[in-house]
Amino acid sequence: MGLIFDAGSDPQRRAFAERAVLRYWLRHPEMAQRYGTEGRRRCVEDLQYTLLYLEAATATGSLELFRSYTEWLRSIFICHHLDVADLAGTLETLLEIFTERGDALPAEYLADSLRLMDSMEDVPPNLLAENNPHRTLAQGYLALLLDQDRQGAADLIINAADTGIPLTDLYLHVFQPCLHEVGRLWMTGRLTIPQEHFATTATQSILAQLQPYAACRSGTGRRLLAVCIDGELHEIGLRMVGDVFTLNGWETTFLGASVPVAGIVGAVKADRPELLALSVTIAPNLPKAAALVEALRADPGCANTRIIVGGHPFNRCPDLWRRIGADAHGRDAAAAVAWADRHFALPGPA
Ligand code: B12
Repeated sequence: MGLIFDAGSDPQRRAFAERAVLRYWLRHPEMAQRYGTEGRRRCVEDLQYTLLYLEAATATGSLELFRSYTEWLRSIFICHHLDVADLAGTLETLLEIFTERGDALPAEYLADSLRLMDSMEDVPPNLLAENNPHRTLAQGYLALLLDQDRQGAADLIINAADTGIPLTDLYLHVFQPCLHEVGRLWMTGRLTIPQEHFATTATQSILAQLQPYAACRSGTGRRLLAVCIDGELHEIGLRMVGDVFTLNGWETTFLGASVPVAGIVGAVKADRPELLALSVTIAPNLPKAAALVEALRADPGCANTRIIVGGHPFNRCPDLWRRIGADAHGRDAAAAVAWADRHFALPGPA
């Protein structure tokens, strides 16, 4: 899988970002007046992040991935009252430098996003407004999180579970949209990082309190190993996937956030689970996920383990899971279990 910079080459990426920012700022002297030295340092930092996304997109052959990143960044510019022309100008400068270097692939990805930029969505819509069977409950839960009322939020959910709302419904129609909405409010500048962290940790503690409700029906005898790829800190979605598999009779081993590739291969070889659930939320972690799939395929000790992937980039780019060599993708926990039920179904009577 070809990367634009040498693997692990942060200094190369940094030097490239510095060069692009220098060129753009020399052409636009008002940038220095407006943002100063600290602003320039942050531009270089942000551009390194952009380069990481560009590398992930070119490495996985997904134009859609870089479009999705550009749209997200453009929304952040709009919501924080930054000039979108500077975003476009910086991407054009990158395009110019890649073209000068003869790097046609990243140039093509940049040109694609620049071409589509004006038609991109300014700000994503409220994620609780969609057709949600537990919308009132979700709205109440989100309001309590935003009020930093952890006990009230826990009481609301435990009571809902007691009244018979299935755990999977609470996961998919309450926690998931509420956390997605928290992310949207953060990116639009309406929620601070501490407020987002509060909502996250409160939800994690309520998930733990719900464990007694996770009684499973009779076991299938099948085992799931659930991991986040190295560098990936978003683990709540995977946790829900693991719990929903448990509820459906699987024996789940949940290893959580940021597990190194060699560690995952070792765990698969040792435990030989039927299914590995691999979660990736941050696109720059995708090349490591692809390297993991390659390592698993190359190891005869892992031959009987199927690989299902999921998380934000896979939901944005429908064929990404194929490009990194996985066996399947699950849009959410319920879809993942539905795929596993079909895939591992015992052959019926002839
Ligand atoms: C909580 C949170 C964090 C927490 C995570 C804590 C934890 N212990 O998990 C912390 C604070 C660590 C964090 C950090 C960052 N975050 Co954050 N985070 C979020 C937030 C608000 C919620 C994530 C979540 O739990 N969602 C709820 C779960 C249930 O949903 P889900 O993850 O989509 O999972 C479901 C499906 O996707 C699927 N699924 C997921 N995994 C798998 C795996 C398999 C096998 C299958 C089949 C299915 C599957 O099933 C799940 C359940 O149905 C999201 C917003 C969002 N849209 O999700 C931002 C978000 C993901 N974060 C974002 C960012 C930018 C970051 C940071 C880069 C911020 C920074 N500058 O430091 C860092 C990166 C850290 C890293 N290296 O991983 C952006 C990503 C944007 C982008 N374009 O990539 C988001 C989208 C926020 C936003 N709107 O801008 N974050």
